[in-house]
Amino acid sequence: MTHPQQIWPEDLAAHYVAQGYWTGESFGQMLDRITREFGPRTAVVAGDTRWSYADLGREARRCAQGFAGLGLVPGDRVLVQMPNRAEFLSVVFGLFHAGLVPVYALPAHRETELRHLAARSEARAYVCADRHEGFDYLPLARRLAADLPGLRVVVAGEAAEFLPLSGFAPEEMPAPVPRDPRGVAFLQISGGSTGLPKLIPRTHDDYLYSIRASAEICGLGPDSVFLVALPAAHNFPMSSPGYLGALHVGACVVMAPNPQPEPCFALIAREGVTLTGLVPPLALLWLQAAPRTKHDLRSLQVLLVGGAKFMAEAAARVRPVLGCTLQQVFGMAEGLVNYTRLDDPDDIITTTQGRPISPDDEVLVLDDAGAPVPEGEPGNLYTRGPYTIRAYHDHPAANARSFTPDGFYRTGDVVRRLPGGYLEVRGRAGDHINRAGEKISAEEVEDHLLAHPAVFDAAVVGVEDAFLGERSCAFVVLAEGAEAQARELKSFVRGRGIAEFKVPDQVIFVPGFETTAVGKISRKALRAALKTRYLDKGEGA
Ligand code: OOB
Repeated sequence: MTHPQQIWPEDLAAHYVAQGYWTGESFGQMLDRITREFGPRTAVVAGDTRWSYADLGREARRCAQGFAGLGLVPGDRVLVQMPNRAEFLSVVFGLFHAGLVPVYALPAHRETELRHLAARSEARAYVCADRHEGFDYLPLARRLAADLPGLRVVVAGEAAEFLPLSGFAPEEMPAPVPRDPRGVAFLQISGGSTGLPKLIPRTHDDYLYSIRASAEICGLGPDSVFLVALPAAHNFPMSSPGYLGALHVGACVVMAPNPQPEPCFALIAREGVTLTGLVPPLALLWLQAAPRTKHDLRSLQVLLVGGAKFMAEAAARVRPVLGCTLQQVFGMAEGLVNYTRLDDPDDIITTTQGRPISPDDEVLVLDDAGAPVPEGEPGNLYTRGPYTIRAYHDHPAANARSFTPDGFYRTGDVVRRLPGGYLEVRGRAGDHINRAGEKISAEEVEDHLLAHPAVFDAAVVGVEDAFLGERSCAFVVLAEGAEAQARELKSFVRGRGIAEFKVPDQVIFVPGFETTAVGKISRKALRAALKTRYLDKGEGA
């Protein structure tokens, strides 16, 4: 396969370099720099593990040596599925050091997603933890390995027949393998609206720019303590400003095994956490729990909330209840990230989702015919800039849909642009469901339902939900003479080996899907019609 390259036109690339956005540093070099600059300072706290920057560097170099010893060569992709543990960072930086390309899977992903990600990225190795949140990853690794001969499996923890991460020899790979800073550093996954996740190639230059700029906008400094509450593989806790932003400035990263309020409150009090990021439903839980906690939360200065729309009423409660500044963040793994600024007036902070990181983020708000809408009017958001991808990894069909010929990414989001360039997110034009910040493709879940012998047809929609933002509802037409219960269909979908968050929250059986006089109706129109007919009138449940 050809090495996937991000293609920015040369004149724009030269401009990004001239502006100081693209500095030519690779992630391998970043690790070298931070270990040298911040050596004895605490880099990572996770459970009983406390690593200084020097420790992190040593652990990463040991991993790098181990991965190289498996016969992996620079540019090879490695699927990483790890919970929030210190080893997440040593593995990922180890891969960077060895010139390897991480492909990030979420701990919630199961066999179907992993097989897809491994195949799409042509991964040569898979790194996972033995167990997390009661789930045993070894049987999953076994099935994956049986399917993909040649896939090397490395396990953090009890490794059974696989290679234990702790078994990597203590030798260290001395220097980072040189990488083209404009080449792909890692593959992130999209929450896309059609089918299984697409792979997002991010380069060293573009991603490190977004990290440095985010660290500054979020006020990170060497004395900051950043709590990773969301899954570390997600773009939000990774880079907005994330643990990478924190490590870039020599701050301390605290890994929370899960994002529930009480365990996180205990960590905030114990470690003096100064900032963290949450999706809106978790922010609501924290707001509910904070007044009753015995833990001292006074160290917390900034709470970032993003991934899905945070309602203004809830946003207004952050300062009075948690005593910290809210920073809304509207970002996407494909690139563009918007923040409210720490010194913005309260009404901007509570009612908008911020403005772009970069003066060179180009933002267009267009109507359905492609014409610009006036300021304050809702329209489709398009963007390009110094850290927004120009194409998905190896996916011509998706690229034709998702990018304009002049390189703008069609975000699928409907926004209003307000004075000062602030954006207010109004909704989605596409068919994905944003369930508590987890993006679910309607089409993907429909495909799983259709695999059930009793299902004749299925349409999955997002329904407004006070807690989750949106929950998923499947409309199902049964095959003639067939019978099935909602519970049975849900467990069937779960049994297809997909992430639990994709299992429909609700199933409604309907006699048939009507088509209009025109005959064929688009899936999108069908979903909208079903929703209006059965849900917006208060029927069904
Ligand atoms: C983040 O990244 P993704 O790739 O999981 O999802 C991106 C999509 C956006 O296109 C938008 O539909 C939605 O998530 N979204 C928001 C939002 N932040 C993201 N919708 C409304 N309000 C917000 N504040 O979710 C992500 C990546 C980096 C930083 C933060 C979030």
